[in-house]
Amino acid sequence: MTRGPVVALSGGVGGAKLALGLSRVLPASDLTVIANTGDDFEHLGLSICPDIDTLTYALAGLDNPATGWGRRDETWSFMDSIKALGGEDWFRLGDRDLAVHVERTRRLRSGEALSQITIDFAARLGIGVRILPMSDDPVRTRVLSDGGWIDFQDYFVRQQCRPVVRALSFDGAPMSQPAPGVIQALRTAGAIVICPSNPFISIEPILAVPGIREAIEASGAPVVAVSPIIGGKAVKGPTAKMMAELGMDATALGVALRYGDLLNGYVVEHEDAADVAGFGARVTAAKTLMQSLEDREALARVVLEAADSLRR
Ligand code: FO1
Repeated sequence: MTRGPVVALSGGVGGAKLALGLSRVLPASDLTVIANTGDDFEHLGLSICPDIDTLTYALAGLDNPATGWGRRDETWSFMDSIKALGGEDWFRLGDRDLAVHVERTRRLRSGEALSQITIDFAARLGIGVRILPMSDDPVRTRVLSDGGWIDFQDYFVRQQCRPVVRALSFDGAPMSQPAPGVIQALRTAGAIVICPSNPFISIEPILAVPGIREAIEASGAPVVAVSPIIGGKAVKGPTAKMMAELGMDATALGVALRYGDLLNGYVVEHEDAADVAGFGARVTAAKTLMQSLEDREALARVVLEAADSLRR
């Protein structure tokens, strides 16, 4: 049975782990990763695209295993120097990482599309898999807290997710268009994977781009998500805290209910399988915690098998 190309929707750190696993068990030409750009922002005059870069570094083997974001073997002369000048140092840009932001900003200002630049950087870093931003248009996630609306990176990095989240908005999404290649990839997909990323801040911005959710629903390909919550805890980041603040159960079932009818298959950690048994999608219990490269590959195989079993 032929599966056809696979499309993965992903945020940063957690999603990039599964994207790497998928890239190692599929031919490169069979995988497209659609990256969230709601976290993007302008900082120190530069265009920063955290999730695109996290995916790019992970797929190129250049990622920093300690942080999950940024580059391995990084040096921090720029940060040290800007700090000495009294500049902003709350968002840490390593020297090697900085080159990506400087060159991307230059190319964006000269009129190139983000998708084109992303594809070109990936090729230059030896990545065969296609990484596409969800849109070339700016979409900016904002967080409503008790003190009012704040920019996503202000909430996430500067304030370390401390503010209570009352609501989220994806500014610019209603006017945005899917990046070139996104709709075509979804239309022709043999399987669509929702990576174990935060549903609210990583996946929902992608689904908020007009046409993307509709293309997923119309594709006919099985849609399989992996839970980012294990036993009521987020593997990394604020997913569980955010769910509780938004009045949802911080469980694998809470995530599934959020995706609702979009899902045909749902992969959860063994301990969560009983909780999600009543949910509409077909549940697969697996080891979803990805500590090693073998874990990433094994989970990728489980996800693809789950999709295949839904297609038969
Ligand atoms: N996350 C942090 O927690 N602290 C940082 O200083 C930081 C810097 C940074 C630089 C480049 C980049 O691509 C990502 C960076 N991140 C940092 C991660 C990032 O902002 C978030 O993890 C994502 O936006 C959430 O997916």
